[in-house]
Amino acid sequence: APQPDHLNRELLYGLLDSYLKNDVVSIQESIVHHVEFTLARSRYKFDTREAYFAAAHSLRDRLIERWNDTQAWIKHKDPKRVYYLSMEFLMGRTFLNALHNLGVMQPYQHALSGLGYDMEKVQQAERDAALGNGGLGRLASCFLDSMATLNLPAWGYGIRYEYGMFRQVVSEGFQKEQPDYWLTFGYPWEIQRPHVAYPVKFYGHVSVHESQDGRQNFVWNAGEEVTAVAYDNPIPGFKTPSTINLRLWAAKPCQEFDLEAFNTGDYVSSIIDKQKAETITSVLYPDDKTFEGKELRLKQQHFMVSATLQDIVRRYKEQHETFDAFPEKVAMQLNDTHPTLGIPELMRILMDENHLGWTRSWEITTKVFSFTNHTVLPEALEQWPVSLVEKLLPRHMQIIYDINWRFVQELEQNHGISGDKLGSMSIILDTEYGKMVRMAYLALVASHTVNGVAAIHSKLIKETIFKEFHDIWPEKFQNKTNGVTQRRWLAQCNPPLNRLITETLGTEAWITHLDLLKGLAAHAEDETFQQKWAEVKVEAKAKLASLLKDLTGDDLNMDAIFDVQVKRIHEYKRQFMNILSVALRYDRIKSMTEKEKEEVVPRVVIIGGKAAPGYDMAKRIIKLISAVSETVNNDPDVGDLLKVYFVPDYNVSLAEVIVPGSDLNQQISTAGTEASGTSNMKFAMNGSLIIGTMDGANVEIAEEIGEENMFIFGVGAQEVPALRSQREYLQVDPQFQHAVNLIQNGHFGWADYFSPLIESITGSRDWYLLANDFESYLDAQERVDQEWRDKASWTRKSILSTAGSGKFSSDRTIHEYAEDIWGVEPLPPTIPE
Ligand code: Z57
Repeated sequence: APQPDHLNRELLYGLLDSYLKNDVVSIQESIVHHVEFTLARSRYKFDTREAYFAAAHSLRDRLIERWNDTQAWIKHKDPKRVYYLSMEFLMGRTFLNALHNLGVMQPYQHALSGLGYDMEKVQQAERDAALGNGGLGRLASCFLDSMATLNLPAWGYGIRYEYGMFRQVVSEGFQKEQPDYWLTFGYPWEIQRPHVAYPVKFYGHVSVHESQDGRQNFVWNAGEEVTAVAYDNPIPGFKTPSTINLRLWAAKPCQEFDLEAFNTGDYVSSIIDKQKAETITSVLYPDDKTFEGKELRLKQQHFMVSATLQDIVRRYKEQHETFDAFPEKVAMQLNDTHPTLGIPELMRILMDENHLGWTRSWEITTKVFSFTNHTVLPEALEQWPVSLVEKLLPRHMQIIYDINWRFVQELEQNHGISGDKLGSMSIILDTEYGKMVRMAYLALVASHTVNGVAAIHSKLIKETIFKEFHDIWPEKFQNKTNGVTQRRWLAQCNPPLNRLITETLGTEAWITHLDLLKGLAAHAEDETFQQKWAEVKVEAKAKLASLLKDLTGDDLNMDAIFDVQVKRIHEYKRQFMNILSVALRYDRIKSMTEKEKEEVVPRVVIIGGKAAPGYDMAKRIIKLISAVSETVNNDPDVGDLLKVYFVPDYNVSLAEVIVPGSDLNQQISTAGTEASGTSNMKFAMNGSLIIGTMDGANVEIAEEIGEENMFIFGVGAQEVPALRSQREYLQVDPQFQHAVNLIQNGHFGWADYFSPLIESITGSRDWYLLANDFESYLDAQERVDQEWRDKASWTRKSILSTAGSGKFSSDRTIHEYAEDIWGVEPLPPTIPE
């Protein structure tokens, strides 16, 4: 960049020295400054939303200062950096998180209230950044928070979708999807970088040129080119100035216009044609775990990794002459197979643009990539048709074939593999519809490490989907049990519990060292402490109750168990089993005498989650929950002994109210199907008891918290395959049959509409073994009711849940990734000279 002739350092430092002060008056000055000069409103007249935007901009100034210092420091030290590549980041809101992590909550609160604004309301004006579907996207966001807090030289890379996760509206019990155009009023947390832009190519053909030394040179003559423009999102660490970057790419038409079209006089239509480039980053695909082989999605994937790799290579080259040190300076984590095209793209950049030759390029590539698998469900595994990859990315397809050819050679020569087994391991799969690229196999072959996301899941991938690969490369496989950030999911979303924990432990060090929570266990039996703990829970329940009051107009029974299942709607997660048991509970209450009813433990059942727009069964499950809710909630015989609510548009911000306010949470997937789950960890931290199967991270939560402090039920993953093969002969529990009959007989209306649901759990169709686990589930529910009758015992278990949740901080997870996979070290910030 051009430098001014006389850089007056003294003047420059002095000018901003007094700028970003965090006393109340300085903050008020900066807010009012942004009202006038950023929003161009009057300082005498701005509404709550404008107060939010002005306060956000004032905070953004402080973030940018830290971002600049952190990035200059990292550049100066040039350590190994890690890049987290993900098609999804489910960030939620930023304002409260930034206030908390920067340690300026108090002065901002005073500054705003001094100006006449209520922090709570100001904060509500922010819209969620929902650039993700569910667990996988939220995990990426928790990881960014931990990487910043641990002072790691790390960046996230992804896509700046213009439409995030759809808004779910439930009308008459049916899900409707509404577009989430989240950028309407601008997004104050991003910094557009018009100068950080790269061309991304698509289509066209490859030509070969003989170079002077007799080498073959491949040149990709693209048929379409778009520009990727960077938008940077500062991610502040907690109690450290370290502020890392989430760089999201947006597609723009490229500068070089097709001159021929212009010269033939079709000026207007060639501009309109160019505008189509922007559609690449228009919309997030809302499918969670169903592979949709759409061309636009493949374009998005290539767009993201191509821009990202150009950026990473450019940054590396700024400081290095050759590629020798590349693997010592760069680590890239692939969040699922979605960014796997980064592998052939790096090969292409090294070979075709830097002339490194196959052997060196492959050596470098296999040292920098590592890959996380998030599911064993076959319908989620990406397989792109060779014909499509060939058309969109002809050079990449050649490289994938070459990778596969060498891999197959290695299998034959070094591992003595041949015949069917060779075919079963090939990256290219031959099907009746044509050849497919198995992205997970490509990722596996090129990565130095593959990891699962909880112990049971990491064990399962070695035994099932990746078995043959584990046989030849056992040392590639690792486990990295997921975690969540306790900053957002405890400290920020549950202030009363934050205060109680801090007061009890005598320190707030748990906010960065979550293991310290085990100090709470010593107080679990203490009656006065239990009393305080219960009061804190009531406070959080009241917040959730007020949310439901706004939504439904109902006043909740505060003595009821708040029983919550919130997550994407999927058959394997068994929301259907939950609602069947609710139907049965309803039926039981209906047949009770008034005397008998006095013994019933009251429940408020809360279910929330989005169905993928094309997932018919999931949508029927939502309708069923709504139908049961309608019947139960309006039945005077039931009163407030049982209420059922479907909370529409479940998202990060709603979770921040729902999780702290729950007494009980349901983690009831068929054993072996939920890779980890992460809401289970959030609930445990907030003292909500788990009713669940021995699946995903539940297994490790049980190790930490104690099985006796949870309500565990159902068959184990080891038993599932055998049970599946015997499904049609299994004895059906009469209670299960009765619940099914209630629905089939139209107790809740819509019997015909629900019949595909009934079929899906009947006999040999019951893939997720609802019939088989139902009895054990009801038994666990009975234990829940019993436990609730003993308040002291319940509270004790609630305390022990929080006390045992220390392992499930994403700080622990990220520390393990850094040590065992990335080989990156913390770089604590110091002011650069
Ligand atoms: C997704 O959210 C997850 C896995 C996937 O393959 C896709 Br696609 C989306 C989830 C798992 O279902 C959870 O069990 C896990 O906790 C989460 O990823 C984070 O690892």
